[in-house]
Amino acid sequence: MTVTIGVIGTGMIGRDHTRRIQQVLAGAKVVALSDYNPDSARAVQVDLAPEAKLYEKGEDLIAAEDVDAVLVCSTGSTHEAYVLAAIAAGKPCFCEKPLATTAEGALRIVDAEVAHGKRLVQVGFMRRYDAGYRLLKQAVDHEIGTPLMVHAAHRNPTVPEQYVTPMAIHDTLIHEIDVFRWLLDDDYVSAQVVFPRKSSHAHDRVADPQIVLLETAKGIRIDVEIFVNCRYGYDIQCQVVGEEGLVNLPDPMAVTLRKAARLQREILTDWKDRFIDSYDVELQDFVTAAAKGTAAGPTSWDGYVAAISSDACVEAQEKSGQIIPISLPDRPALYDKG
Ligand code: NAD
Ligand code: ISE
Repeated sequence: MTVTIGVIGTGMIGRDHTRRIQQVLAGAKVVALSDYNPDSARAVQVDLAPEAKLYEKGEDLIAAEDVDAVLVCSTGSTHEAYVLAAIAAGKPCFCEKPLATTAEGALRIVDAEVAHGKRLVQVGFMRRYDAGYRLLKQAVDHEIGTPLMVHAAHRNPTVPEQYVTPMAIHDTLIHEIDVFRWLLDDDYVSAQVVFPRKSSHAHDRVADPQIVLLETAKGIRIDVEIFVNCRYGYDIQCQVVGEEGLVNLPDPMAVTLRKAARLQREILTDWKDRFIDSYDVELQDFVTAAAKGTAAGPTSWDGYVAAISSDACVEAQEKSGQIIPISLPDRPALYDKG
């Protein structure tokens, strides 16, 4: 069976996911495209999906009879409405992070999916599919004893002018927020944010770098450096310290070059390259589940918990130094593991 897919939002990641479906993955094809900016959708159609139909409105794409499943890759603030429309239509929906820009919005999606009675939504938390993080999880589960601490960093070489302080949480840290819950099989109970000396490369509306301190229900302490003007590369670091040992997230594969009395190794600069394989695996997982009329992978509940935790981190930015408690409601049975 070929799953027919409609893509809403054909910017950077919507274009890349369209390429993936058309050229890399098995069992799916893009039959519909929609973007607020029609020129963007048309350009993706011409370059990657000449047979796809263009829709002015995302809602019409979702309702189209020949669309089996939907990819929501538009700007974050538009996700909630499109995901709710896909659930109402009973169609599997892959939603890029964030699931919604508020915890209330994410809860509306959880409620709609629970009322539908079957999983339809996968959230684009691709790090869970990354080979490096999966090796890390193996070691956390079986090698290092009880995990006690995590030291992590999320560094981007630079960010555009529109990137402002809270985006360090909603747009950037949100990947760590999700992947540590999965890695440690735990949830957060508090957050604190402190600001080191500001980099002279950061523009006026972004505090950069930032340090986020999270505590989990099991008492694990996590420190994450977010540094989005680090200049030198796109660099994701993670070290988990346990009772019996510690383990580091592997760096992406790269040759080591010995030349002119120097030992060198390339560092990637673009997030698209850093997790390129995991984007392939997450979307293949979506296609496989969509063929059965359902969804797999990170759930709406994960998207909701990430939204609650992000909101606490943003409050912790605003009240820098204070410890902000995080509490979660009970998880609906639809999202029970296994
Ligand atoms: P982008 O700005 O390049 O693209 C967003 C597109 O959405 C634009 O083409 C814009 O015209 C379109 N759009 C805006 N409002 C719309 C609407 N109401 N209906 C339809 N289209 C609309 O941004 P991007 O980098 O591609 O990011 C898109 C989403 O993907 C964001 O939520 C972002 O957080 C997420 N993202 C995830 C990852 C990841 O690693 N998983 C990486 C990058 C971006
Ligand atoms: C971007 O939106 C992403 O999702 C990338 O994965 C992330 O690393 C980057 O910091 C964000 O801006």
